[in-house]
Amino acid sequence: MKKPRIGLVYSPWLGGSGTLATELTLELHKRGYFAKTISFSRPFRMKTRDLPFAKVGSLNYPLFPSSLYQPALTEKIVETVLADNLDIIHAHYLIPFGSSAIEAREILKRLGKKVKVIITVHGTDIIRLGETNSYLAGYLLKAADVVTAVSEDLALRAAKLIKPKSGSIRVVPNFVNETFFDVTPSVKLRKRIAPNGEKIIVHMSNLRPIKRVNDIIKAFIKINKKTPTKLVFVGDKGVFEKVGTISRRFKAFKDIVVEGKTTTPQKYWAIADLAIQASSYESFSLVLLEAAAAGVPAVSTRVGGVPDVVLDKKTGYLVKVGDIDALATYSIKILADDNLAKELGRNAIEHAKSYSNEEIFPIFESLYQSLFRLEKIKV
Ligand code: GMT
Repeated sequence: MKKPRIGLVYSPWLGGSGTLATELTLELHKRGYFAKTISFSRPFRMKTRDLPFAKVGSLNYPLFPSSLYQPALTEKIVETVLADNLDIIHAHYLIPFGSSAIEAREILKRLGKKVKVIITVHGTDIIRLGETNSYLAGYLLKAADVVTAVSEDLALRAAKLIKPKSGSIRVVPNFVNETFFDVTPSVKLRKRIAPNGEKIIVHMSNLRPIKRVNDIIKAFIKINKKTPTKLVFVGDKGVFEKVGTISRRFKAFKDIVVEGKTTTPQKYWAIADLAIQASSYESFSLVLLEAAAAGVPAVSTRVGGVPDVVLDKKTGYLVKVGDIDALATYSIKILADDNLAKELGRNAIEHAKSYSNEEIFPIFESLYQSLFRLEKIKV
């Protein structure tokens, strides 16, 4: 089977879209594909530095208030497709990455080089940027050769931006790699975080307002009164400093541990007793999938695609957005009952297996192959 040569365009920073795209790039390499990352820096979670990478600069000109990323990205995609004879560009996140990919495809067409574009939408590219730039978003969703969304919920939201309605959006869920299923807890890390054997709750995210971090802190204050617990934030320390203001007034503050961003989230899930999330929207929640693979039960808000990842009462509990009491009550229920926690954890691992790289990668692979062979894509 001849393999298409693929360029992947995505954010290299902390965040679900970049994480998934990095994992996909690594998976492509593992399976013998030529896959080049086109981005402004090497992906945060890509530990090997010898994989193909095209660095995008930015356009600075005194006429503009800030530097422009998109023209530089489009230019770099065109350059890379020509230099590496790429067949497919896979952009993760609609604006500006999908935008640049479409622009590049049109430029390349005029230069006599055909290239296909897949856009994977991840969440805020639709519900924030897409909805406030709906003409552009609608155009891009129509112009792509294939659009995938990480959940049914997000696919439906994205489809609303396409007017008049045409085509459909294919759901290809996120996946988790095998290393999450097989983690050995570090005694040293557990001891550092919970020196007196306290239970450990982990929240891992980029701590943006959509994550409603203050709800987590408020719930933790209640949990902490009932059970000796530590709350660990894994994410950007600087952002936490800004959002975590309410906790300082409370006794529970001493039990909040703020860890920086990590390239090995597995090590936190390996020692966690519970994963917590209070987001007002999550298209999927790759973080909770990774936690599930490591056997960690979750308490989360019932939003977007989260019910696909966290099975209510089976792998954790789902609550209404802003319902701090429910977040606390279900967390306490799990932390107080080891048998329940174990059962939820076992179910979580089983459920996560249906989202493993082995299950999901072949879906991407068949999309790449179909595009490469110029077949009509079935959605
Ligand atoms: O964080 C990002 O890189 C993008 C991002 C977003 O805010 O759109 O995250 C989304 O993509 C992840 C991977 O597909 C999903 O697991 C997250 O649920 C989703 N976040 C939101 O929808 C808020």
